[in-house]
Amino acid sequence: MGFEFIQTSVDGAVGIIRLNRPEVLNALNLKMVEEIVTALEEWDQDKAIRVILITGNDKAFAAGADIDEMANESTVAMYQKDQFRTWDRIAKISKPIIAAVSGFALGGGCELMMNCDMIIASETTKIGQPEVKLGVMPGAGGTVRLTKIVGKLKAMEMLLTGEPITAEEALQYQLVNKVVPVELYFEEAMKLAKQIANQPPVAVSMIKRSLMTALDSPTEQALKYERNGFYLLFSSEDQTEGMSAFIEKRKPNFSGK
Ligand code: DAK
Repeated sequence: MGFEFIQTSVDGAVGIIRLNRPEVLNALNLKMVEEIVTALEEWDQDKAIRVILITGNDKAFAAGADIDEMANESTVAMYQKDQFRTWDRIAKISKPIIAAVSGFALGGGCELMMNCDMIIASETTKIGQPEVKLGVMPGAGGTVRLTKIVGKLKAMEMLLTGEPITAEEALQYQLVNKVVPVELYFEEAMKLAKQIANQPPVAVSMIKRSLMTALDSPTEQALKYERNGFYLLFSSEDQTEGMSAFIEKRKPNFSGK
């Protein structure tokens, strides 16, 4: 895959997307978001990839959408570009996405991070939604996802002051899974990615879908979705392999079928 603003690489069954505009703290311009989504979708279709990791550099995951690109936009131009369509595609990725975050994760950077399924953060991470300071508001889920995760009071404080929180505070509010020293955040995220990549991929993707459905639907409906997934997995080769391996006291070899 040839991209201008991201670098992609593969380690085993893990596809790695590295945001790569360090001179502007990985500010997300339109092309970069399009590239991220394209890489995610290509790997979502690629059987050799089982988990996707998104990272930046030690100083910045992403300091938000590119302000220079947005500054002179009109409502009509924004409406016609309909960038939300691109962002919405992230939520449709069926494979697990892990964010390895360090430094600034602000505005659109925080929203991209919250679109990931698990987040490993370095101790130097600063997470926030500073849009209010620019006279605007979050547009890619900042008032919605953040509030669902940290609750009304903390979200209100973060969104209305625009001030970032530290990694430790983010951990306390369950906005990240784990906080580790800056030298270790990428390695730790890779460890998690590889552990999940060793699990049966059909079950992994079914579990992700079921969990995401549970977040947005009434319990009764979510339980029905879960039950259908449960039944369906009994027609997978991985179910036969997983249970046979347990009974035969050996390590399973999951084919993803
Ligand atoms: N956009 C463009 N350039 C940025 C940037 C950004 N968001 N953040 C940093 N930069 C650039 C700086 O301008 C500077 O460039 P030069 O002056 O060197 O040319 C370079 O990166 C280094 O930044 P600083 O010199 O400012 O570095 P500091 O360490 O002093 O400060 C900082 C770091 C992160 C505190 C500061 O750079 C900062 O406040 N940055 C802006 C943070 C911010 O307000 N982010 C929210 C942007 S609004 C949408 C989806 C999403 C969004 C909108 C629409 N749709 C689907 C429609 C999201 C909106 C946002 O994220």
